[in-house]
Amino acid sequence: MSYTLFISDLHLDPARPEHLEALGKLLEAHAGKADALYVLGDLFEAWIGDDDDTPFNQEAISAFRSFSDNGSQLYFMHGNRDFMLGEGFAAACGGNLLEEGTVVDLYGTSALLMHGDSLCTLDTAYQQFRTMARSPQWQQGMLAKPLEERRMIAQGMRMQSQGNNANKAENIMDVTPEEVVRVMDEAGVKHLIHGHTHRPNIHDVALADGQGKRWVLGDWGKLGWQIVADSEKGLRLESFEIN
Ligand SMILES: [Mn+2]
Repeated sequence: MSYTLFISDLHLDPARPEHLEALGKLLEAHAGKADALYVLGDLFEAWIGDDDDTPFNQEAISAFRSFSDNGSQLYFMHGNRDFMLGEGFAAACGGNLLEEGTVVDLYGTSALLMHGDSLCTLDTAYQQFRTMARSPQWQQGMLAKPLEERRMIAQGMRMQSQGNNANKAENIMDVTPEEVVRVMDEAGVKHLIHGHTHRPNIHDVALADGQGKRWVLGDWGKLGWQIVADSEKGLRLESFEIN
């Protein structure tokens, strides 16, 4: 049996060391056994640039490094928190950055991979910020600032985002169903795997060409979440306890 793993929304933060520890255990358990691990965004609560080489970040990198050194493939996709993760980080981990909306072949089944924030089209204020923050000019301007200043800006952005989101309706914070159908039909897939919404679940989706499934990863809290794509049994969503 061959298998591939998917995780997202760990929101790694030095204030919550148990999540980095749980990631370390997951990587150790699957190193050299899993064909690949896909990290679908928001691995970190914030990422202010690959030059931010704190001991915490170094520990995460070396855990990924021993995973990839054992022969398992490693892929990262940006989330709305760690959209500044760069090629330097991926290379240090022995992995590669993937474009949002990449289609992968999982043992004969095609799946579309996304973080999920771009699917929340009703949140127009966020989508405007997203377009700005993904532009090379904005990122170059940010990376030109000293680390200490970037740290303060990231802190301010997190607080502002929490304030904004507290006043947003539930449906605005979730994916737009029509957008899900649109991206899946466009990619020609029956399976979509994403995170971001922190609403782990498996949803049926009515596509132009039959029934599809939307697989939603959960954020790591007291539980961690993973999706396993197994060469014999297909996909499954699983949770595990974090101490
Ligand atoms: Mn997110």
